[in-house]
Amino acid sequence: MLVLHHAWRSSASRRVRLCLEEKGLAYEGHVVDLAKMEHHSPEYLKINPNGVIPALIHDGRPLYESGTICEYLDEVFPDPPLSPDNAYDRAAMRNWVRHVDERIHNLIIFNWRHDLQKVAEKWTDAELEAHLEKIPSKERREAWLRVARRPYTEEERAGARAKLVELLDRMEAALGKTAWLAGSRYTIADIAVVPFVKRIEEEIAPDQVAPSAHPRVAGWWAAIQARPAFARASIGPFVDP
Ligand SMILES: N[C@@H](CCC(=O)N[C@@H](CS)C(=O)NCC(=O)O)C(=O)O
Repeated sequence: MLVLHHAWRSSASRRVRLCLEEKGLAYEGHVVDLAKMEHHSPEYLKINPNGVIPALIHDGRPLYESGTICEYLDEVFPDPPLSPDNAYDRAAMRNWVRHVDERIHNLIIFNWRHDLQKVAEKWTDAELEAHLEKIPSKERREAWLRVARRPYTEEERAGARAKLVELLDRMEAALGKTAWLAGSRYTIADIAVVPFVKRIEEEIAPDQVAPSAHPRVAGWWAAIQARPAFARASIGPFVDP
């Protein structure tokens, strides 16, 4: 049995949902309310000690890190495969996942101001202190402190936007060599990037996903959205219309 602790708009959760849907795996979903800090509760920290979502429980055993979860699912449920069939492309796939993970902060700068900042900025100093104490990582304590008290500036957003556009440049180059990001097959590398491209397209730099700016990325994005698993994974708009 598979149980997924996730949130509909969380990028890392979206990756795992895409993977599960590509494989046609049924799962029980538990939505974690980040605004209520449910992911820092003692019960949740037993499942994911990093205090972030998603987490997957397979037959009673917990797993975390979306990239790791996707690789695990691909090993345990190999059909249809979501990894390349050769070692070189598999290495390239892992480097894509790593590269995307390193850029999550640039997405936080855009994502958290919508919902989480609105909650955090209302906390009193004592409430803020109490929340920060429960956050396991220094990096995320800093992110919560920023949205609560010193929201990211326009200059920081411009820097983050540039880093996210660089991701598209890198994809454009890769797609000039291979059909998908890590070879001839749709893989976990493509899945890792989907939630980023979704956010870039809908808010951060929509013009950059257009064929005039990154033609191969635009074609890749159209192909991604046409996949039945994309609809089943509910990769909807991040911001309510
Ligand atoms: N590297 C982790 C990143 C997970 C992550 O950053 N999750 C976000 C949602 S996309 C989260 O839980 N944010 C809430 C917080 O940091 O307090 C993974 O891929 O699973």
